[in-house]
Amino acid sequence: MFKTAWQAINKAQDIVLISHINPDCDTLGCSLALYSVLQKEGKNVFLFNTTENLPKKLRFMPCFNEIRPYLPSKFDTAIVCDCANFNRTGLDIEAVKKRACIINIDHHLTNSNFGDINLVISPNSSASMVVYEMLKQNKVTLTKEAASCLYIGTIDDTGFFAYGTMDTSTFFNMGELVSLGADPILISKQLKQSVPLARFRLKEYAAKSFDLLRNGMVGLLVIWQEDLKRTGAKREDTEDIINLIRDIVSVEMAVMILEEEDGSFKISLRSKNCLDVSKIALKFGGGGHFGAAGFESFEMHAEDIAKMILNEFDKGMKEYGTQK
Ligand SMILES: [Mn+2]
Repeated sequence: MFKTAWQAINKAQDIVLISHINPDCDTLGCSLALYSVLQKEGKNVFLFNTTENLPKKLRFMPCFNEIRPYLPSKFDTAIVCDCANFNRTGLDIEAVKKRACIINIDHHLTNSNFGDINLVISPNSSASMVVYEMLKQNKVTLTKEAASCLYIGTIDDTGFFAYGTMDTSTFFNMGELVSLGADPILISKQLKQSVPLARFRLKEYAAKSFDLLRNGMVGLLVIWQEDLKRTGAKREDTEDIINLIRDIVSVEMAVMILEEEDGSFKISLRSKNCLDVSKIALKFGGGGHFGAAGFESFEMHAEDIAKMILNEFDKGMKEYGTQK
């Protein structure tokens, strides 16, 4: 698979690199790393992301400023990074398929294999690791920028080696990325010691406002647009709040329901030990991993969403109980 994917990329001349809406370190890690490497290989490369306001927090990533919210006039290949399904790109798949060969590079268990070529390695710690394995196995020279990007994508997707699917090769590869120029201490500072005050204020709100249900096993938080306005926080500032709730000792599942500007909701789910939240997310049209997943809801009220999730939680825990 690594060979097939690289052969297709190597054959291409005009390549667009596509990351998912509201990008995280992993999706940008992959696309920015490939941007740096493919540019050096003499390809004509373009970075696309549909998101209007890209997360400021990730501006430190190499080549971040090259990302554009529109497609280039000419491309024959589209590489989609870290997207479980094509909808995550914000593009119409038929329109892209007409113009280009789609290469799908991902690590989500729920990936729908939407590409003409699917390099989906699951379970795997990050899509960035999949990209690294591909480059390594095809003996492609990495730039220092690419090494940093892939390190950033993996360190973030594993919560600094705290969860996700890691094995010894993850640690081995990360060591190689460091030897290629990724700076762990600098990256750690850029990712962690960079909390905007508004984000901190939002954490304060979260700590005061969440509910503990089911004997403390479920932590539930709803964030309304009003809360963002009051604290001055941005949408991107909500991303790690759910982990604070998951980290409470009694909590098995944390749920965050975020009201979007258009009145719809984004639902994030986290679990700790035994509950596969990707199954819950999949039921509602979303996806993700065992311990981290999400979905969107355009019609329901926040209260009803919470009820439905609790219902699934009860079912999931019952199933788990009978499996034991
Ligand atoms: Mn990822």
